[in-house]
Amino acid sequence: MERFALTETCALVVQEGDLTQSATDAIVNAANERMLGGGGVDGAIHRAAGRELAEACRRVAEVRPDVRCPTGEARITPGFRLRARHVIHTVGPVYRSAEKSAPLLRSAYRSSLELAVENGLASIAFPAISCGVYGYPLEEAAPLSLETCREHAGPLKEIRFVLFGRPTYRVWCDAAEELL
Ligand code: AR6
Repeated sequence: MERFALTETCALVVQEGDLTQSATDAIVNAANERMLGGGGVDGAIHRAAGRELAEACRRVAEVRPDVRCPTGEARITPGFRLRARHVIHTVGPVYRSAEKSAPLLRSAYRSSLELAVENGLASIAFPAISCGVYGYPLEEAAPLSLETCREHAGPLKEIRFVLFGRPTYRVWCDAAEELL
């Protein structure tokens, strides 16, 4: 685990591990637009939170058929059986190119942070959004995620990245050392 000063008032913690075990006020789910669960970190969060999470997600209003959370936006639900009191569901882009995908990935991080601040939360934990089945290159995603967190940390006290596997963890640590 490594700790950095992200802003004057907000700490950045980068750790290797399982996001579903995080005791932050919110954990962020790398969801899809339907918001009814899936594989990867989404599946792990739904399993750990219990059936009520899928029911809460189903109650989120559709903005068009089968879309509860458009790519780049975020929605909040309770965390049910998780240690985190809230789940912030966001949808990152399926990677196409740096030029096309970066604005959407930035927007996913920004929307999640804004929801945390609006709900008066102090701490939030992210996975590497879009870096699994959505194919976003780690070396592009890591600096983008950290820059966006630094810009939109607002009154948050702690932003955490809980990353699966040593390679992903190392890429985020290197990006943090470069940026901060
Ligand atoms: N804790 C932390 N990180 C995890 C965990 C975990 N428990 N499990 C996986 N990861 P992905 P995406 C990492 O594929 O690319 C789902 O089906 C994983 O190693 O979960 O945004 C959704 O329903 C990778 O580094 O999310 C969507 O359809 C990162 O989390 C789609 O996948 C993100 O991988 C979203 O794809």
